[in-house]
Amino acid sequence: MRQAGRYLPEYRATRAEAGGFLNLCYTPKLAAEVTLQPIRRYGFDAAILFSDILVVPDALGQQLTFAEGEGPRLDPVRDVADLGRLAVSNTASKYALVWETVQRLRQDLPKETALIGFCGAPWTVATYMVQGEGSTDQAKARLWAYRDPAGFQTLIDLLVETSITYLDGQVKAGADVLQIFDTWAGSLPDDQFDRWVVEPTKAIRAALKTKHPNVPVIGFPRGAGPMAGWYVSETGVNGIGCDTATPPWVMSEAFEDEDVVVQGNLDPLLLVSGGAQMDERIDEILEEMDGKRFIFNLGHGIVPETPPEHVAQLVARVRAGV
Ligand code: 1CP
Repeated sequence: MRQAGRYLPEYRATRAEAGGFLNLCYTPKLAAEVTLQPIRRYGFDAAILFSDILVVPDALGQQLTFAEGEGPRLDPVRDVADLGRLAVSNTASKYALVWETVQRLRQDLPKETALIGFCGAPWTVATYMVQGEGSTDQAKARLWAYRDPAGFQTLIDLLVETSITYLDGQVKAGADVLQIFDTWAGSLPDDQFDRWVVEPTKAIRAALKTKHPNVPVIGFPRGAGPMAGWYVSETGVNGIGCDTATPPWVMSEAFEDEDVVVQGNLDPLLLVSGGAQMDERIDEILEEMDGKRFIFNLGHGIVPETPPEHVAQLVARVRAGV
C-alpha cells in the first residue's frame, strides 16, 4: 500500500517545494526523495515508487488536476468519441519522468530493499476517467460498460496496452516487483468482474511474463470477496493483496492451492488509533499466517491522520514476530 504521504512532515515539505502533487510525481529528484523518506524512517523491506495511478490518463492526454485538500479532477471521457482525445503516442515524455525516478531509486535504495513499481488496473483507472473524479459507486463507468460494452472495451484495451508499456519501462529502469491496484474491483457483479477486472489483468500479467519472466506481479483486487481465488488462478499473479475485510483465516486458507504469496491486511485506521488494540490485531494476523508465504502489509492506503510513531510501533511489533 502507500508508504509516503501527508502523515509525514518531511513529505509535506517536499510536496510544498514541488508546488503541487502532480509536479511532485513528475520531478524525478523529488519523487525519489519522498519514496526514500519512509524507508529512512522505518527501514521497510520494500519501497513503493512514489507516483499515482492517474499519471496514466494524464499521460494519455486527459486533463487532470489535484486541487489542495480535494481529490483528483479529470475532464471526463463518456463515450468512444471522447477517446479520440487520448493516444498512447502522447505518453512518452511523462512516462520517461517516472522511469527516471525508478532509475534513481534503484541507485539510492539499499541493495536489499526491494523496489515496487505499480500501475492502476484498467478497470479502476477507467472509473476515474469516466466519472471525472473519485466516487463511492463508480456508477458512470458501470453504466457505460452495460450500455455499450464494445465501446467500453476500447477504453479498457487502450489502458491494457499503455499499462504494459508503462510497467515494462519501470522494470527496465530497475523495479524488482510490480503491483496492480484494482481499488474498485469490488463494485462489479461476477460476470462484469470477469470481463473488466480479470481479463485485463490477465492480459497485462501475460505480456509482462513474456518480457520479464522473473519479475513477480502482485494483484490488489480490493473488495473481490469470494472472487479473489478465481482472480488469482485466472490472472496468474504471484502475489495477492488482501483488503481489510478479508478475515485472517481466509487469508491463510483461501489460497492454499494456489502458487501465490499473500499480502495484507491491517486496517489503516488501527494505525491511527494505535495502542494495544493495534498490537493485538497485528499478532492475530501474524499467528494466522505463521509458516505461510506472507508479506505483512496494510489492507488499504495509509491515511494522513496516522501518527508516525504508530508506524514505528507496527514495524517493531511485526519484526518481533509471533
Ligand atoms: O507510498 C507511496 O509512495 C505510494 C504512492 C501512491 C500509490 C500506490 C499514491 C500516492 N497513490 C497510489 C495509488 C492510488 N491512487 C490508488 C490505488 C490504491 C488505493 O486505493 O489507495 C488510487 C485509487 C489513487 C487515486 C488517488 N490519488 C486518490 C483517491 C481519489 C478518490 O477520491 O477516489 C487520491 C486522493 C490521490 C492522491 C494521492 N496519491 C498518492 C498520495 C500520497 C496522494 C495524496 C496526495 C497529497 O495530497 O499529497
